[in-house]
Amino acid sequence: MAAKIDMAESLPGDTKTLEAVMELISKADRFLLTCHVKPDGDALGSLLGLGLALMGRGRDVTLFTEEPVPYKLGFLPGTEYIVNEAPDPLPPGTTLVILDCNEPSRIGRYGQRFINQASSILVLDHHLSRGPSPGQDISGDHPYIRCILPDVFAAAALVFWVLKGLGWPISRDIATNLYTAILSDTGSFRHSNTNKTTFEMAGELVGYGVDPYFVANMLYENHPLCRQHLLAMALDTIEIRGHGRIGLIQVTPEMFRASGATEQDTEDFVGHVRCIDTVEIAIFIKEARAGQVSVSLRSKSSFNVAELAREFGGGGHFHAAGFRTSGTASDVRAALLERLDAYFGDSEETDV
Ligand SMILES: [Mn+2]
Repeated sequence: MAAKIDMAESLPGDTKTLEAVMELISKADRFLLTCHVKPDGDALGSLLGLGLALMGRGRDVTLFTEEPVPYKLGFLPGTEYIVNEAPDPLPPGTTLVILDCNEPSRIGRYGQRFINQASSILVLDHHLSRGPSPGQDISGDHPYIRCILPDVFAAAALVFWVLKGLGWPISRDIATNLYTAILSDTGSFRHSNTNKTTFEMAGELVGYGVDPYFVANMLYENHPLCRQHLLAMALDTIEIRGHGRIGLIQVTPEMFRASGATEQDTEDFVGHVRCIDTVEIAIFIKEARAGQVSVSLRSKSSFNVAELAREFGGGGHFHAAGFRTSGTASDVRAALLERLDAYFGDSEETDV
């Protein structure tokens, strides 16, 4: 049975949910683990961290992502186990574990099927939920646990607490996945979600054999040249509004063609706007394929970008959110600026 968990102060009142998670995990034999589309370091690190731990305990585990692992995260231990197809129907007795997201649509085109076919469902996430209450969006009466802690810095932290609570060993490979997840989702310990627990957990993971220099190199010092060319083009589009408080950049299909870079190469482009001293709201608009736009929103102030994203059909966290929509980058830029100019009461452009 699950050992009593030594819960950090950052988790008031959620010990019970985590204990239910541990009980479900300790009893189940067959698992399908999945995460959100366009998986980032936290999504894959959480998936692989929990997946390797379950394999180590002799469980039957399928690790599923809709698309192949992004080349930048190919260094994560265990990526060779990830598949992009899953049996239909799922084998009887499958426990579905959804990591780093909490809506079927975020899993991709198989999300709803997995939920319909699973024998039990477990959500481990830290995104604000706009979905229905537990159990309302699935049929049947199978166990369904939603462990969603929006104040926690990474989904991987939930995996860490679960493994610790179960008393399962954390190997160097598991630790490397969880550490990478934490480093990714805290922006290398720079984002507002970083706290004492973050450093304690990271420190403990280093104690299990993680090489922080190796992980930092793989994540941040490993870009192809074409990515820098695309970044230069993106920075050329910078627009500053609202007396310097809003900053936007965009990339278009033409820029992708001209630079030779791919969608995967645009990770943290928004950070190059966010880092400007006066900017409180940073926006990166990406039109990778003509007419398909995805937008990253970051806030350095009390402006809730998750709410803004929700107005456009997306979601996320208070300080980091996004949405996808159809249209051109310019259309979406105009729509966002109309909304933000109304909020900030200023449509004048200012020089950088
Ligand atoms: Mn995450």
